[in-house]
Amino acid sequence: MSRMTLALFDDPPREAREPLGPGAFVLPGFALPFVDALLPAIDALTARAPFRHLVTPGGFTMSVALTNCGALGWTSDRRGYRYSATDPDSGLPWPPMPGTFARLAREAAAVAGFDGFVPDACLVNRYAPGARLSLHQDKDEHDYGAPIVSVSLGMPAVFLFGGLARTDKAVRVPLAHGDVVVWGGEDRLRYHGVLPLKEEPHPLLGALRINLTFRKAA
Ligand code: MD3
Ligand code: FE
Repeated sequence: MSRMTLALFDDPPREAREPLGPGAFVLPGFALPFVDALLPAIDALTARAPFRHLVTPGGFTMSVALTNCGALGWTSDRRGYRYSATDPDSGLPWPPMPGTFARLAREAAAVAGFDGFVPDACLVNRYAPGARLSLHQDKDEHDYGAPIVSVSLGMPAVFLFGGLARTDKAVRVPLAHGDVVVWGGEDRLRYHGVLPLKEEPHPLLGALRINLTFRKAA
């Protein structure tokens, strides 16, 4: 068969920006041109601020391991959730946010209609097979006017995108290596989570998923 005929059976092209809500968009593959710069930067920052499994105020140890870079980092212990300028494990400031991280976040936010996004916090989540994030809202930031930008790397995940009440039905959004999601405006406080990760090793990252979550926390 000719190439022309075979082309009819290709997957349809994914749009540059797929709306999930009035202020939420998936940007399929938006981070792919940044991956070669992101991976060594993640290795460098996790050498200074290693991944750790935090305990929630309720006393559960999170299955997701995390660390941070930027002026502020999200952390949790028995006393509550908070942003901190220092890594509680070392007492040192979090590693600075690499320039490529900030550029990726700013450019992705602009595609979704949020110009001038300057994140001061980047939470780095690491998922091994079976790790999950139960439904929650991101409410520890001061300015809900700023969006959140999330970058998926490595193994695929199924993201749960709920409503403004915990019991609202959640839609399942498959996220692949290089996908970016921007959440803002009236979607900023929606419940969300990540289903337990299946083991589908990725050529670059092996049996891991890494998610970069950019926020304006202060
Ligand atoms: C939807 N992490 O760390 S951010 C988190 O895949 C977290 O690790 C996700 O949720 C992960 O808190 C990626 C996804 C996200 C963030 C904020 C939202 C989704 C959102 C706000 C409103 C709606
Ligand atoms: Fe969240």
